[in-house]
Amino acid sequence: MHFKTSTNQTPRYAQPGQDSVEIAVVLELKVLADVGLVGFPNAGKSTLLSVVSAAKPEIADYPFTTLVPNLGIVNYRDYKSFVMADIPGIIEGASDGKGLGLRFLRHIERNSILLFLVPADADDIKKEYEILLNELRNYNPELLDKERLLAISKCDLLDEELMDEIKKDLPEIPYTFISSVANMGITELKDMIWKKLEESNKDI
Ligand SMILES: Nc1nc2c(ncn2[C@@H]2O[C@H](COP(=O)(O)OP(=O)(O)OP(=O)(O)O)[C@@H](O)[C@H]2O)c(=O)[nH]1
Ligand SMILES: [Mg+2]
Repeated sequence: MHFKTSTNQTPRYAQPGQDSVEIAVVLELKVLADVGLVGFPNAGKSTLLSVVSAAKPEIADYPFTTLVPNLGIVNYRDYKSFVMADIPGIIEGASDGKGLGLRFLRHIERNSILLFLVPADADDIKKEYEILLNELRNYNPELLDKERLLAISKCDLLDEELMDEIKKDLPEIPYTFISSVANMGITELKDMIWKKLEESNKDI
């Protein structure tokens, strides 16, 4: 293109080249979000995203419905908003390649908050949380430096009594009960996320 002019339309000569530097670059695409959802398959991650944002992720009652991350913009009070990322479910042994493995965890490496989702009908909520945490640690210990929140999902399946029972044995991080289907606790969850986001932005 450099030699091509109206009078020299098909140049057939060249000048000697110059030494240059050759580099190979591997670029990795990472999703950018404020909050990343972490949970076992079927925990209700995609359902939550579909309720708080305009995203339309696939939802179904079988594990590994989500195969690629989904992003949604969550509108908050007074025209504020934040971005939530829904990623595939994690199972015990994911760091050894079980299930879908952990490759997609790179998509939550840049999130400032990790929101753990454990369903109310889980046998042992604390244990599920610890398994998830352990898989994250195996993938990248720095993930544990992020702010963590816990949402106990599908709480429409609970009554007051069961809720009190569950509260007795929860991990020591801020938690809330939600039901995406019955729209319970969703505003409280957004408040909790926003508060944490503001706190973590102050640190920067
Ligand atoms: N009762 C009840 N069921 C729910 C709730 N949220 C989700 N579910 C059901 O739980 C099942 C799994 O929901 P998904 O949102 O696809 O779960 P996921 O965590 O995205 O699952 P993967 O993509 O496989 O990791 C679906 O049958 C949902 O209808 C809830 O608040 N209450
Ligand atoms: Mg999903």
